[in-house]
Amino acid sequence: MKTLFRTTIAATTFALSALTAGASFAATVVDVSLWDKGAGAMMGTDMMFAMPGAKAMMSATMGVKASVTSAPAGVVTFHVTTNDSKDTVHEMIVMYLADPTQPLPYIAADSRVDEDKAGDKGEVSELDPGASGSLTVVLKPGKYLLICNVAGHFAAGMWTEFEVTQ
Ligand SMILES: [Cu+2]
Repeated sequence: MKTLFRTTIAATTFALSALTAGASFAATVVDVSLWDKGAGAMMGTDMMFAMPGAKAMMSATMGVKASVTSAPAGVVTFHVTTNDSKDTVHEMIVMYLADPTQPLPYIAADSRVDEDKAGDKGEVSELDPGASGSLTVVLKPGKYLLICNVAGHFAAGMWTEFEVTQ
């Protein structure tokens, strides 16, 4: 099994480099910034359940901003240029929406999205204020959300829609 495992990893790595080397398969780079209005503003948020389309109704005190809102299917690099917060840890998780009409599974008691049940495709986890990080994933066509799942942050507005096209 060990040998088989190594072979699989090597093949995957080769496939990825072949993809990124070809001009027609160039990875899309998405710059992402994570922002908030400061720790003092956080208490004013409703624990309104966030859903695509509901954004306009919310007065977000924190959020996720992406430089582009879609990418062609294939290799996508999310570069979290910074956590712009002065005082709060944020993160960015790529969530695939199997059914975009349904809200993400949520654990109300923890004020967090249930990452195990949702379509977690990878993350740049817990960035200190001012820190940056990146994530490269292979994405199939569909609707996604880029979210921060630090307790309370998703409900406070830390998500943005992202689409992967054919
Ligand atoms: Cu956050």
